[in-house]
Amino acid sequence: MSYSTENIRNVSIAGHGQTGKTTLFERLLYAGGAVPRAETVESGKTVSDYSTEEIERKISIHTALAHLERNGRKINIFDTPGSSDFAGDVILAFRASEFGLLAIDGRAGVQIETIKLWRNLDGRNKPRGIFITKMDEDRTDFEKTLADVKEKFKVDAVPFTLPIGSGAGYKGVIDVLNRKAWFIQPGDAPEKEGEIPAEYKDPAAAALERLIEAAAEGDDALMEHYIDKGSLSPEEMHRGLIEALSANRIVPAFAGAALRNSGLVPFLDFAADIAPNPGAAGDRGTGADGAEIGVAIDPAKPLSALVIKTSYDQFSGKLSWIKVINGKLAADSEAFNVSENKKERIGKLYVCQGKKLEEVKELFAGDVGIVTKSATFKTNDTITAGDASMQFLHLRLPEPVHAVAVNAAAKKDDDKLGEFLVRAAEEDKTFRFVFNAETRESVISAMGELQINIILDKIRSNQKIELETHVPRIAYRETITKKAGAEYTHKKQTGGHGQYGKVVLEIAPLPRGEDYKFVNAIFGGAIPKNYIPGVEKGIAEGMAAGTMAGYPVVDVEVKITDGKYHPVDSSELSFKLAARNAFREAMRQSSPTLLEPIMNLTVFVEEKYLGDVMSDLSGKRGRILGQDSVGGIAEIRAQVPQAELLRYSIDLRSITSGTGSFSVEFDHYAPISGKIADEVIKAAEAFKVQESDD
Ligand SMILES: Nc1nc2c(ncn2[C@@H]2O[C@H](COP(=O)(O)OP(=O)(O)OP(=O)(O)O)[C@@H](O)[C@H]2O)c(=O)[nH]1
Ligand SMILES: [Mg+2]
Repeated sequence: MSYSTENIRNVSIAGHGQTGKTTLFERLLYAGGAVPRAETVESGKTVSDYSTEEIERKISIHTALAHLERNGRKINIFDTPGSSDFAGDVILAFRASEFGLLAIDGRAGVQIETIKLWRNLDGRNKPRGIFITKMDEDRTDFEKTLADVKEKFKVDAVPFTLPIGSGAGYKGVIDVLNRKAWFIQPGDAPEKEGEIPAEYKDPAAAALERLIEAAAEGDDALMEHYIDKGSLSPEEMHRGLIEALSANRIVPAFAGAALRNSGLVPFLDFAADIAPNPGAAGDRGTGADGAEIGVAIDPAKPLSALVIKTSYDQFSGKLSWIKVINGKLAADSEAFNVSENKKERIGKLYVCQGKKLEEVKELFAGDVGIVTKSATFKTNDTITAGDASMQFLHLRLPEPVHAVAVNAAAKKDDDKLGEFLVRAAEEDKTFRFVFNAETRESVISAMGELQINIILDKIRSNQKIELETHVPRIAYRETITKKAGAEYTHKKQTGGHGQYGKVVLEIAPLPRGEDYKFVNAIFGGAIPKNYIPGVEKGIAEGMAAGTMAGYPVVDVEVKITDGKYHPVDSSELSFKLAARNAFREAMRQSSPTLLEPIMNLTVFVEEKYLGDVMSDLSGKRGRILGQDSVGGIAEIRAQVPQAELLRYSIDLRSITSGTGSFSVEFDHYAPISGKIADEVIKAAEAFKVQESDD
């Protein structure tokens, strides 16, 4: 069945790990009648956690999509993983939905990922709500969690539901807006509607008053009405709340215990009746001139859509997840892939309930569906009916922070390994695979050790390839610290005509980051023009492998001052060899030094770990640049040599019991000396010996 834009809602459930998102997703589908049974994460049969790796580990790893119908509206729900290793899949869900629901464990309150996700939603100015989970557990506290949200995010979340009791005494929730209660039932039975218990009448009335105020705020006509009459009609309430939420002025709060099927129906009504409809929200892209533009989500315009995710299914092959932004996407049609500048045949079109695909004929603006076996679609591609004047904004993904070098134990498997790594990178945009020509290794990088291990385990078990991994080599550089000059004459007498070329040059340090400058200061044709390219090639070769440890040389000016040629014996090759040797000779005399990459590091940890993280960073030769603290969470900014950070995701995990997270990016190169440099040189020599053994 197909739904029109105003009848579609897209909701992403996100939150810190293990806060109950998948259970909430499962039970919402059950409450909405989309699945006949409600499973537990432990059973390995939930709609969302269906992959082998998820069933084995009992955590979500991939974003899952399913839908249900409520009040005539189709509600698409994304269940996203909580571990920061899989942040990429959360971002695609945020990108494709108009409302974010943050699950917060009622015992733990706001946690690190909650804060990072909140900031991410801020960056998108995306309407959001909070769902306080596990109300049936001891020590869950609705009010305290709201206070925590207020302290950390400076917002007064507005309760749409209130819990009736907590822990062992938990009975259900009050639906504030609709003035009724929903009670938990024995076993797996759905929650049941009833009267608000007498002792909850006052808090329910007070909460309703707050909702009315929230609805009236920001709308002058409604506010006037409210002041006149002291109340709002249900229609006015809806109108006001829709407006307030769309403008991101209110943060609705819900309570529940999904595992007991509780607190779900009021949320479904909220999602159907009040959550933003895609048509009201809009999307963003870049025009032909590269400037960012707003794009209305509009069914009346010609087709445009965005590929938000690529996955592989053992039966259907490649699945391209598509958010339709304008017009409609029809099965058995033709579309244009703007990003690839190619036509694409759309064959069958599907919507999904987790891994289960259901065929549909068409999808309208605002909806999300799946196209199988496309020839050209890849994540981030813009699809249109033919118009190529704009492209939708890509997913804004974090940079990988953890890298590992990998190869197949048997050389014959290397190509096959490469193939699967390329596919993994297609499926997961935070996973990268590159062959580093400089260090001659295949390096994979991702958001953490867990993400890398899951991908490698999958290749090991599905493809039966034995893999070897090691810490990647660092891309060191070499440079010089003072001016020096040298000359070299390449001379050889062999059989016919010989080889002759003489090059005199000077080298001088350049400011860091300026790389290389070639100056030809030859007078009077000491080296004829046609041999200069040979000289330049020789210097390029000299720069490619420095004299200290064979790393590329940077930030050097090379000035050719003189030379000599022979009318018969000179050749480009002679001058190349002369220039290379002259450069190497000059470099030896210029007090060369090694440079190492320095990274900008941002660490997020709970304040109680701050001291341990700081002292660990100073042991890692880190320089602290700054530190902030918001509501118990510290953010530390530092510059640290890359060599010290190769296993940082593992180190930080152990310091913070898995709660800390970080981001890292290259900043600059800085000199190293003494023992550290000696070790780099020794390792480079060992590597050279090993290479020549191969
Ligand atoms: N008592 C109780 N336990 C719950 C409830 N909801 C979830 N749990 C349990 O909490 C654990 C984590 O639940 P999940 O639904 O997998 O949590 P998640 O947020 O999806 O986890 P990740 O996807 O790995 O981040 C499981 O053992 C659930 O059974 C609840 O309402 N009450
Ligand atoms: Mg989950």
